[in-house]
Amino acid sequence: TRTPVNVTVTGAAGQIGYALLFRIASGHLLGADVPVKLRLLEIPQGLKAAEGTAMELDDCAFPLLRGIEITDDPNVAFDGANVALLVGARPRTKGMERGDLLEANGGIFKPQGQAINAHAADDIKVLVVGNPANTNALIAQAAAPDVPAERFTAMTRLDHNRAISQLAKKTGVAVSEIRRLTIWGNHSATQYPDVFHAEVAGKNAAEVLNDEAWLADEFIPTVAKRGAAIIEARGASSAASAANAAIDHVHTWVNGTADGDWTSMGIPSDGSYGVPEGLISSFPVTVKNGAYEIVQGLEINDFSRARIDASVKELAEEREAVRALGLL
Ligand code: NAX
Repeated sequence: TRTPVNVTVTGAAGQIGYALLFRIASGHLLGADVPVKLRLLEIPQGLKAAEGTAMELDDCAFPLLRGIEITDDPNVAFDGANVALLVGARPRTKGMERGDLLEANGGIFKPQGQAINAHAADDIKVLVVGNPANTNALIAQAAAPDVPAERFTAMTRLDHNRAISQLAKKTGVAVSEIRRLTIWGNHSATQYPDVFHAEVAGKNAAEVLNDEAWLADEFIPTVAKRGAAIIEARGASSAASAANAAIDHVHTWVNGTADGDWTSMGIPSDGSYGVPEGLISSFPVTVKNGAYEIVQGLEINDFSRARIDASVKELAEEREAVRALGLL
């Protein structure tokens, strides 16, 4: 029998946490044969609700769930962690400037990065979901100098899945017929969903669509502003779809991408495609044996270049801002 994998989830009492924990415990994160131990990190005000969720997890009698520990101490939460899902973050409140937001989140992600550095297992894989996800991942990564930088990733899989769904609808195919879609850049309104290398039922998506105006005026804004549209419709931000994307991201990172396809992950740049080294930016990646690689050699046309550059510029500005705050 396999030893359980330690999975740490921060913000466990939040709405994404509620949608996420049951799927981890039922085997959807790592596989139907992989037992898990859960560590839930919350702030003191969130502990009681996290305990309630843990009671419900118990009540599911999940065969793969081998234990739940709840704590408000990052040093305990990340002790021996193999997978860490950093979901809890400080939301932007009314009147808050970007600098204040970055500083408040630095106060969360720096100590969590330090605790990961000191206590996590050698094979730790980190996914940052809490916004601003790319820059929060950068802060945590910088605080963990003994952990290989590539273990810190940020979630753009929800954007990726949203784009696949929109493209499938527009072209009238099943989502399973869409491959090789890419989200570039920041998980923000500047993100760039790229269909120029994507396939629709085996044909080039841009050629199938043959409609640059639709891309510029409908597709890209619909994907980029989908989070706001969900809030408008549901009265609350994306939770189940965000949890689903977190499951997809880690499942792919552990189990690999399908032959001939790729996915999108926010990862530390190695300088590929002109993205400055070290920025945590979304790229097309393939995954094999638990390690990802950036898809190389894609031709970037002018339409794409301008949009990738704009999103990367925003990431560079965020990095400058957190550097100025002494968070890097
Ligand atoms: P909620 O406000 O429902 O839950 C957040 C939870 O985090 C709360 O229970 C809070 O007590 C806890 N928390 C706060 N600081 C903490 C800390 N220092 N340590 C541990 N726990 C802490 O938010 P929810 O809807 O679950 O969203 C969580 C984060 O995901 C937000 O930052 C949100 O912006 C972000 N999202 C990111 C997405 C992405 O694609 N990358 C999409 C969905 C979502 O908007």
